[in-house]
Amino acid sequence: MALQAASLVSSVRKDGKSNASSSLKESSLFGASLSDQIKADLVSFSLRCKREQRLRTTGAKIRAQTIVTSTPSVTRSTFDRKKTLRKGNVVVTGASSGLSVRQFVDNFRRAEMPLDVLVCNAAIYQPMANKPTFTAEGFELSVGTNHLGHFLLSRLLIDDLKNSDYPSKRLIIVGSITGNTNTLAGNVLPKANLGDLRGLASGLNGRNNSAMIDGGDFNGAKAYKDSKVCNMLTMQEFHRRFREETGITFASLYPGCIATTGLFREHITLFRSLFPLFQKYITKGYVPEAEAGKRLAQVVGDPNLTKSGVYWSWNKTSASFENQLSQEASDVEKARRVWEVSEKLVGLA
Ligand code: LMG
Ligand code: PMR
Repeated sequence: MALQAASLVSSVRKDGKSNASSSLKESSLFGASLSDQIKADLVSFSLRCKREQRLRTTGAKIRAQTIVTSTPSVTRSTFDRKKTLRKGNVVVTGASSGLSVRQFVDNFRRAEMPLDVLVCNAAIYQPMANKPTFTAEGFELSVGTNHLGHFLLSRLLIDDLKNSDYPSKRLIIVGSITGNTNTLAGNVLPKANLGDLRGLASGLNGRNNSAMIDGGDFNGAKAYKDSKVCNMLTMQEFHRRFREETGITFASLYPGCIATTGLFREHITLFRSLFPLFQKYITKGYVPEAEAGKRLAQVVGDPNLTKSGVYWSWNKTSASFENQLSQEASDVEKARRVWEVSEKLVGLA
């Protein structure tokens, strides 16, 4: 579940009022406007493909990388009294391409900006890969990026969050329905399963051992779903370890199925054209990028969403609610072990 940062940027700068494309969501499968809508969807897909191809062929580099943006200025009235505070600084990973974590932290610190909210959003999904690939550190790419990269980044930046004087400091790690086997979507094969973490414990490096957390054969789609379970477990473990001491709000979310983002860039074209339609008209889980951006912006800045340790989702009327995680994604002992093994792997223990 990776949100395009662009949609977030526009969302946080607006005042949170929704102009969402509810018309799309409300299109009935048998409604008169459906075929036009499908045509429009296909046209926009083909335009997007052409744009991506143009960027590739002209050699243009898409390196928006991690962005630092700001929330609207917060007035104290929301919290206690009427006094305008400075704008909050929000770091969002995964605008469109990768980074190296420690270097980012160095650069960010050099900028001497306070850190008020950190959003771990970046994600890699390799559903078509039949062989694992590895990060520079030698970790399987999906778990290395989606989980270990964010784990390291959050651990390094927790002190910056702690030191911020912002009234509502938050650390947000984007989750996914596909990692939760208590849902229909989480039961589509391959299912997430961390097993006894034997693969993770042996380094996920694929050298004489498995590149998968559970020690099994490589499967790119499963690696993604496993990484999302780690994200949701990590958020809860942060909550248990740091909430009281720091007052930071730790949260995760499933903003809906954003079937048109770069998350699917490594999927075949046929899938990328049919999947949004499938989600829109059959599962009805589809959420446009702008709406997903608004939902993330709520978790970043809405004064009603300050509860910590929560996995937020939204219902059909776009109202947020505290969602129930699957048994594995809420397993306290597993969360502790994922934390400890990850600490060793990234060199923090
Ligand atoms: C696995 O494949 C890979 O093996 C694995 O490597 C990894 O990539 C993994 O999770 C990733 O996927 C999964 C594969 C089999 O699933 C699919 O490929 C399904 C993709 C979903 C896209 C389906 C497009 C359907 C097109 C619908 C377009 C609708 C347009 C609107 C309609 C308007 C009508 C006026 O997954 C499985 O789990 C097996 C199940 C296979 C069933 C697939 C059936 C698709 C279901 C929907 C089609 C139903 C159509 C009926 C429409 C009725 C309308 C009244
Ligand atoms: Mg899934 C209510 C049903 C629902 C929802 C909300 C999703 C979300 N999906 C649902 C159902 C189904 N999906 C069904 C019935 C199928 C079988 C046809 C199905 C298939 C499917 C595939 C092949 N779905 C997928 C894929 C992907 O490749 C996506 C994935 O797993 O990425 C890791 C995916 C997703 N479905 C979702 C969501 C949100 C995704 C994207 C994952 C993410 O954003 O984290």
